[in-house]
This record gives sequence, structure tokens and C-alpha cells, in this order.
Amino acid sequence: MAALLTIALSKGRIFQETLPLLAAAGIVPADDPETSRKLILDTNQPDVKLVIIRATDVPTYVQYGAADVGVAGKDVLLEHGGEGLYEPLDLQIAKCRLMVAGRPDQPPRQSRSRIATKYVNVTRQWFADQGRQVEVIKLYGSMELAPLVGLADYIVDVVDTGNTLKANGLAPLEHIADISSRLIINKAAMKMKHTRIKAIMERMAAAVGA
Ligand code: PRT
Ligand code: MG
Repeated sequence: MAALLTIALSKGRIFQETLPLLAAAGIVPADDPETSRKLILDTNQPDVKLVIIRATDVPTYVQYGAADVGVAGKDVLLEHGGEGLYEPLDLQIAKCRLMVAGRPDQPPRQSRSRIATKYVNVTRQWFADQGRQVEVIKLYGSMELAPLVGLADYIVDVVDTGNTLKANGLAPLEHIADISSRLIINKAAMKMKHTRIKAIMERMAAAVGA
């Protein structure tokens, strides 16, 4: 039997939207991560396993070779930095935009603005590139709350429909990047398991176009 091939995925939208692409590559999970408590899922192929982890942890697992392959949002990859990874394929799923958002009516403050985000690296870079002095506050979720309670003047977060911003009296203000999910590959695995990974890549790429 061939060496094990491990694929890292997060639950929710990435898992759901990756399923048809995996199926095109001949890989069908044996369990549903929404109902199973297992963190390692078998598939129809005895030498292919899925590991189910937090979206932000996917690049880390692949970087260190704990998973050979993964699917991660470009937002997460920008924040991670991409060290140790190949990013050969845009899967065109889980699309959204990385934005600066805030209260539409808010006058700009004189002193340094405070920005709440889970994307601290991307945010520092975005404002530094424009020569704007800001203080970046790291949060782990519910960023939309920060401007409402005076924790921050602005947030940096991903936006899809914009309904969450709107429901909280916020508006998108600056567009940082268009986001979609990418197939990522561990650099060593790409060499050691090249034939199998290349076959998966090609079949997924064909399904993305279809
Ligand atoms: O949820 P958890 O804290 O475990 O982690 P996560 O939020 O990082 O994971 P997940 O599964 O929610 O998102 C995985 C990836 O999906 C992200 O890294 C993005 O690349 C992508 N994606 C696409 C999104 C959205 N669309 C999206 N709308 N990620 C998050 N959202 C959030 C958005 O920030 C807002 O709070 O969903 C909420 C609803 O969005 P609106 O604009 O449609 O209201
Ligand atoms: Mg989420």
C-alpha cells in the first residue's frame, strides 16, 4: 500500500464546498465532520485520510508536514505568510472580500486609529503601506462588536453579503483583497508524493473549471 496521504480541512463552508472537488479527485469522506466527533476521517481510499481542524490552523499543519495537502482561505494564507507551502490552485470557493469596515458616519479621529482584527499581520501591512499610523488590537471573533462598544474605530474582517456589517450599523470602507480558498501543498510532500498529489491537483483543477 502507498504511504498515507493526509488532507487538512476546516468544518463548515470550506468542507462543504471542497466535497465536490474531492469527489472529482476520487476521494469521498466516510464521515460527516458536522455530526462526527472524529478529528481524523477515513475516506473511500484506505491510504487517504482527512484531518478536521480550525481554518486558521490549516496552513500550520501543512507547513510542518502534519498534513500533506490542505484547503485554506487566501485571508488565512496572507496572515500566515505561506512559509513552507505551495499554493498551486485557486479552488474558487468560499469567496469573500477582506475589508476595512467601520461606522459610515464616523469623523476620522485626530490621534492614532485603533483597528480590531484577527488579521493582525495583514492589517499592520495594509496601513503601514499607506503611511497611516494605527494601533492594531488582536481579536479572535465577533470583530463587528468592537466599534459598537468603543474598543476600536475600525475593523478588518472578511465580508460576503455585508449583512453582518449592516446589522451592526457598520459599512465596508476599504477593499484590501478578493478572497477565495486555495489548495496548499507541503513542499517536501510535493517531492515525495508527487505522482499522487499531481493527480489530485489535476482532477481538482478540471472540476474547478467545470
Ligand atoms: O468559524 P471559526 O472561528 O472556526 O473560523 P473561521 O471563521 O476562520 O472559519 P470559517 O469556516 O467561518 O471560514 C473559513 C473561510 O471561509 C475564511 O477563512 C474565508 O476565507 C472564507 N469565507 C467566505 C468567510 C466568509 N465567506 C464569511 N462571510 N469567512 C467568514 N465569513 C464571516 C464574515 O466575517 C461575517 O462575520 O461570516 C459572517 C457573515 O458574512 P456576511 O458578510 O455574509 O454577513
Ligand atoms: Mg467563522
